[in-house]
Amino acid sequence: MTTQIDALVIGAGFAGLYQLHSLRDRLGLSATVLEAGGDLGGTWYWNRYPGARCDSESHAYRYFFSRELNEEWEWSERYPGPPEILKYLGRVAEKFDLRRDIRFGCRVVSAHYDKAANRWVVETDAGDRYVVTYLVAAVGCLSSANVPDIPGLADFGGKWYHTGKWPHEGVDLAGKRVGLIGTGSTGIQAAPVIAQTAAHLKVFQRTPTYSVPARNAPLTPEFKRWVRENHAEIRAIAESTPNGHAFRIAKRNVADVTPEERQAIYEAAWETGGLQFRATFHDLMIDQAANDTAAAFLKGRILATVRDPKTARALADIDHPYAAKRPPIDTGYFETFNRDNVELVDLRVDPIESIAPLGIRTKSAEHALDVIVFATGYDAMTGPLLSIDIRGRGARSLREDWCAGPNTYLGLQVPGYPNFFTITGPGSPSVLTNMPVAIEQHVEWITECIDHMRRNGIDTIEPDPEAARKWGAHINELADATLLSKAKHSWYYGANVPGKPRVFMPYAGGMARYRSLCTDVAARGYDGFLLKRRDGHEVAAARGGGTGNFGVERGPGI
Ligand code: N01
Repeated sequence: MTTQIDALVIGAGFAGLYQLHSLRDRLGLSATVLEAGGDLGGTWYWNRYPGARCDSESHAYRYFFSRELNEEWEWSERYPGPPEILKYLGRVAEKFDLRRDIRFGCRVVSAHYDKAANRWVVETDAGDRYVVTYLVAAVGCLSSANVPDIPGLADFGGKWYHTGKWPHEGVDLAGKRVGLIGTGSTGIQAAPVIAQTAAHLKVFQRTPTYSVPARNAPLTPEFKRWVRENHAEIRAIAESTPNGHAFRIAKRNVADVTPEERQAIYEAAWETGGLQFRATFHDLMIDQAANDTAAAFLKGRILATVRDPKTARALADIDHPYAAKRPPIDTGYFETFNRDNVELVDLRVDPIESIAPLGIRTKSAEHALDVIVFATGYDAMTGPLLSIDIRGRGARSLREDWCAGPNTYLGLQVPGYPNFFTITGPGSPSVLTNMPVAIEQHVEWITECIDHMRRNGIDTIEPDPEAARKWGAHINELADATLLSKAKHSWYYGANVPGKPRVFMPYAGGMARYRSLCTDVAARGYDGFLLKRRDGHEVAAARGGGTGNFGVERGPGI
């Protein structure tokens, strides 16, 4: 079956839903969303592991584009869990009548650009074809599960699961001996909940991590009322901060206060809980000495919480600056190690060698297990795009073009792939922000761009290769200006996937700055992009491939 439409969107998460609404209902295009999952939700459709919960606070974890939607929707907890987020997205789909243009259970396997027709030909795993003018990837940054290639997994006699593909019917862990591999944001959320039902839990830790208590709680009627009455202000803060959250980063530096004041500030932030801990000082992410004070405070908390000294030392022996890797927040993670049924396996001392039929074999022990939970993260940012066979001009493949790392302009487009847009793609702030805020900005930029093209008779848009080259250099320059570059083993660098190019992927200059750059690029006639009419006539010259003068502020980019 071949369907001809104006626009195709891949993915029905936060990004895909809003993109469909914008293209169809604002521009009047014919548009369809193809979604591999059985329902909407994107990452929240798949991530239903024990303890899964959003790390962003609910009052800023939402779309802001519809005042009416904001006025009718009320979150129940400080951090929303998957069922409530799915309910929210369901309400969005209902309100804007989106489901009629979404095909579920439909995985896109290829997207090839046909230069002669100036169309994208998209094929699904069911063999359906879509011929479209505009192609938008709303595939998410963390949707390609990373299951490490540990020898023997196929022979494991028990059950194993990746947290990002958790069975929707749940997994009964009661009475089971569970091994949890991975102590990133996911593992730290999952461990305390698994420990409550499993007979025994072994946490296999390769790299210890900082964590701050989330302090989740039901929202009070007063807070809900405050949210209802202050949407505009919440939006204004979220859209003007570097990380898209609705809290401001303090202007003071660590050295501006006495050690006693600093301690009091950290203690207050610890009590408040959540990602706001990063906002205590302006220089936490750019000054090693400043960061050391936060790191020392957080390590001290681990040592004070965990009763067994050996376990406490193994958990607190952290080798990177605070927040140089994505900082987790937790609900009773370190306390979990005080339970009789929980044990830490320090893989730096005793690495995993293989998986045996009865469990995990480390260098010096056999760990008998009924269930293995892989909280081992994702082939982040590029993985979901490269899982599709995407081919641009001259049948160039994205997999080949990105063999040394992603190459984009503004994280929005790829040179040689006309009319193909990525929402929160590599090279954009994406994972360093509160995602819905980044998503909304991208969707609106893409929508305005397509509107501009149609109103001006422009057939194709794609980045000038030189502008993309400069943008790539800028991404690295920004990372190097922060302490993010001190955790080269993070997934921001692709280091968690063997063979993946070690390139810093997200834009670390902050969401607010990025937003103004994108607005400015559009206002200058899409500077750095090549816009052409069908006859090949160039509408707006690339003016030297973009100015390349993006500016680096030595400020907290995340
Ligand atoms: O994945 P991760 P995640 N043997 O890559 C370990 C978002 N998120 O799913 O650090 C042993 O961070 C690995 O060890 P190491 C958030 O952006 C959001 O936890 O590579 N261990 C690490 O400990 C987050 O950053 C929410 O040495 C192995 C862990 O597995 C992102 O998702 C909630 C291993 C992977 O940590 C990813 O988080 C949860 C091996 N072979 C997550 N391979 C929200 O609330 C990997 N590891 C919104």
